[in-house]
Amino acid sequence: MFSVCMRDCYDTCAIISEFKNGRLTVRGNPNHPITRGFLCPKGAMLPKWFHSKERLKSPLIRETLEDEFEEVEWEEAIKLVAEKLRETIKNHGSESVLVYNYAGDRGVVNYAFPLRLFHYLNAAMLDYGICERAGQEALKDVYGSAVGMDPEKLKSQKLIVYWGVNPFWTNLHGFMLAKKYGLEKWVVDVVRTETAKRSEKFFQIRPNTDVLFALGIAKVIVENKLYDKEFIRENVYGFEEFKEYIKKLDLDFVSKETGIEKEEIEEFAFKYSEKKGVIHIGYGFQRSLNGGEAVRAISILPALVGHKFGFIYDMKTIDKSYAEGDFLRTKPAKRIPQMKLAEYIESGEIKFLYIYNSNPFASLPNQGRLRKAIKESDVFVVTHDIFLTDTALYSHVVLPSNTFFERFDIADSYYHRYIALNEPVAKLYGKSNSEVTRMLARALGITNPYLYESDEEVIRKVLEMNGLSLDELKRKGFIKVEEGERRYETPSGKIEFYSQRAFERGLSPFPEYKPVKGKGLQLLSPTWKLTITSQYHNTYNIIDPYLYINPKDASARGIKDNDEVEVFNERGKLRTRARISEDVPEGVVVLYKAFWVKLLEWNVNFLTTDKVVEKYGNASAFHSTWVEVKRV
Ligand SMILES: Nc1nc2c(c(=O)[nH]1)N[C@H]1C(S)=C(S)[C@@H](COP(=O)(O)OP(=O)(O)OC[C@H]3O[C@@H](n4cnc5c(=O)[nH]c(N)nc54)[C@H](O)[C@@H]3O)O[C@H]1N2
Ligand SMILES: Nc1nc2c(c(=O)[nH]1)N[C@H]1C(S)=C(S)[C@@H](COP(=O)(O)OP(=O)(O)OC[C@H]3O[C@@H](n4cnc5c(=O)[nH]c(N)nc54)[C@H](O)[C@@H]3O)O[C@H]1N2
Ligand SMILES: [Mo]
Repeated sequence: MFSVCMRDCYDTCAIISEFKNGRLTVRGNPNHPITRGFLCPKGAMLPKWFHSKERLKSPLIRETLEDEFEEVEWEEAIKLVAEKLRETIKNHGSESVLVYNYAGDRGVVNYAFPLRLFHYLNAAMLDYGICERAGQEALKDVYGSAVGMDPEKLKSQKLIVYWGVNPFWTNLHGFMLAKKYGLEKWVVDVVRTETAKRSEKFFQIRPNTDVLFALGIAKVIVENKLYDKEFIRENVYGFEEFKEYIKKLDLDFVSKETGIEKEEIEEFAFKYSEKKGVIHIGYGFQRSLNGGEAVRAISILPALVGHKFGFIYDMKTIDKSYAEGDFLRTKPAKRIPQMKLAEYIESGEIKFLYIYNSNPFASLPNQGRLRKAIKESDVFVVTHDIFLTDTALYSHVVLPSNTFFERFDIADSYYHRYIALNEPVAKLYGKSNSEVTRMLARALGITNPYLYESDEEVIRKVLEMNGLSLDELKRKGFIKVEEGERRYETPSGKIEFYSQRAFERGLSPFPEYKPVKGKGLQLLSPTWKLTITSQYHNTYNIIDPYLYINPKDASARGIKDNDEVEVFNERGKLRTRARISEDVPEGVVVLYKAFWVKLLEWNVNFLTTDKVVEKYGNASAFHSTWVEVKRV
């Protein structure tokens, strides 16, 4: 059977799965040109996740968050949710209902279908900002779109720069593709990551200074006339003004702030323009107060050297909006910034929260505030998940979900241009997001046919609307969506070095460096190799809970390797063990992101900041967090 890994991950792997004698087995589909028949360690462990004894089997309900859960039949749970929904809308209006969802499962139907119900009800919706929003806005400012290069074109490239991304852990198939095609690999990161250790060059940058590094490189390119004059004349808006702007930049200052030697900046500029490198701009590093400006600055580099769309960030191959059905609304949506969930709960504007495909009580920052807000509120919380997550523990009703091995769906990728088919291979427990949606619609007495379309009908229509055929997909397991002619969807129709869109939002038209500094050590909380945000912690039961700290910072605090330490700031504190490591620079500590609080008693998000970057779509700024550390 054809399966596709639905995790929130670049690769979106095509899988061949089999269910025999009650056991699931998986292997990579060898025919897929990007994922090429091998699975990452997380993918290989999918059967363990699927067969996990911890999977929820029955719906759970309780009256208050202090009560014990009671197992009930589906009908009873659905009836309760429908009654509460009706009552909330009657007493507080439809906008007091918020659906909170994210990419826990990226199936086109499974991701979007529940939104149909909430659109139909005119509920409040999320304005997503947790992940890659700042970069999206930044690339829209410069290029009109965040869609970059088709990674299959790596074949004809010489150099890839991994900027603030750790593909050996987060985009293994992309990394292996670059390797297969013999590209030289460079890394710009604060931490000497596993990717950095496997690359030809590593630029260890101080956090939050990427704007300066990129502008410094641009300055060397411009002053040494390494740029592509013709390309710029035809494609760029505001080049002369940009030239003036970077004239003022002092390379000694750039070097001092970034921690990168002047010679290295020059070497980067010369070699990068000679090889016309492609830059994979990471999602990870832009989650900071300077993230949007940094992406804006970095994205100028490919255009300077005449590399059209010479970056990798996002990919959009098909329009999936039909699955979500916002045409079912009768009034425009109230959009609640995802990162301000706690604030909106505190204000009393939310009375009913329906959560699916997400574990916000592990993944959102400033958990202390969020948890206090919900406990002190009268919000009725419903969570639909495969497991009894930290979020489920803050809910009144918990509905068991099945997994993607148990339903029909398709998935696109935010990295490559393939759509893959996912067939049901087995059935164990729970109901899919669309099944639950239909049950709720029925219980609410809704008759609108869009709420009862089958998964396959939705998929067929989405594909048809994009000129693709489900029958072909069924035969092949995956199909490539070829790229059409591309233009720059900016106000000038060109790549805007001088960004009119940014200027209209009250930003400098050119990327601007603003130092962000805090007290103590800067805490980064990037991805870990065997989890996907909070997922798999409970099923594999292996995580890395260590605080990584530079030897100098450790010795200044009398901390030795494996010592128990307290990590704390104004938002919270936690206890763990220290790992002394030269991979982490002075002034920076690392704790990997978002493990299960239920299993660990803590999670880095009790410390992370819930400040948002307003001018970049209220984007998250997890990495702009400072802490102190002491031995206990
Ligand atoms: N194994 C695994 N894979 C995943 C995930 C996972 O949890 N685990 N999560 C998935 C999701 S949701 C996403 S969004 C992607 C994220 O994929 P990535 O972008 O690769 O992930 P991160 O590890 O968050 O961040 C990348 C790097 O940014 C660096 N960084 C932090 N601050 C700065 C800075 O100021 N400048 C620079 N240059 N670098 C900095 C960090 O040290 C880190 O190595 O991965 C997806 N894939
Ligand atoms: N400190 C720190 N925190 C971070 C980050 C960071 O870098 N640092 N990264 C952030 C990023 S990039 C992201 S994208 C967010 C992600 O944060 P979340 O959106 O919370 O992602 P997950 O932790 O993967 O949780 C997804 C949930 O969906 C459930 N699920 C899986 N499949 C299905 C299904 O088919 N149906 C239903 N109903 N549920 C399903 C899973 O069991 C899991 O509980 O986290 C953010 N949190
Ligand atoms: Mo993400």
